[in-house]
Amino acid sequence: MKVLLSIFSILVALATTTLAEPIPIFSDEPITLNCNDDPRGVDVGDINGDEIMDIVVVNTAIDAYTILLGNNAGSYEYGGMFDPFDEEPRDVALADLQGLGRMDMVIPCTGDIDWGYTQIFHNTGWGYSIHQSLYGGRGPWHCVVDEFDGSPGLDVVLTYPRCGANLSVERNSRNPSQ
Ligand SMILES: [Ca+2]
Ligand SMILES: [Ca+2]
Repeated sequence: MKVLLSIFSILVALATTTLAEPIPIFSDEPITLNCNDDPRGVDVGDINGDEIMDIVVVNTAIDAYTILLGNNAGSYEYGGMFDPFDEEPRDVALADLQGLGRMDMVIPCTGDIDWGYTQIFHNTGWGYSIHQSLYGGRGPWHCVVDEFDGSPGLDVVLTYPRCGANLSVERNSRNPSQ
């Protein structure tokens, strides 16, 4: 009972406190970067291992992804445009899928002549190589990466808007001893 009264007292105090005017935290001019046509998805991570954040963009209409390499705070070098090996890439996520301390890459492609694959790229340390094409449903669209199944290895959650109310969790089955 005492606990309930204490919680109630706190709620009453919060309700009667006048909130201060919020201070804007995005008040500076934005930085504009060239990342090729039709950028739809983006993620950030240290791709080349120099401890400076880089940017990956997926360019849906031109079936490509673009890399921008960070070289200082707010400054980026064009790192090139690359092939995701399927049509209409929609999203991108960078994560250490192999457990080697490098940012691997996930790119869901909604496809054009096919039904779309989710492309898994391994970071080799000197670039990206296609590792696996996942088919979990028609037209994968958005992705996030985190630990979802309690087993070693980051997993991938994908949405499939063309398949109704489905999403799927692709479970990482890498061997942690490797
Ligand atoms: Ca970097
Ligand atoms: Ca896992």
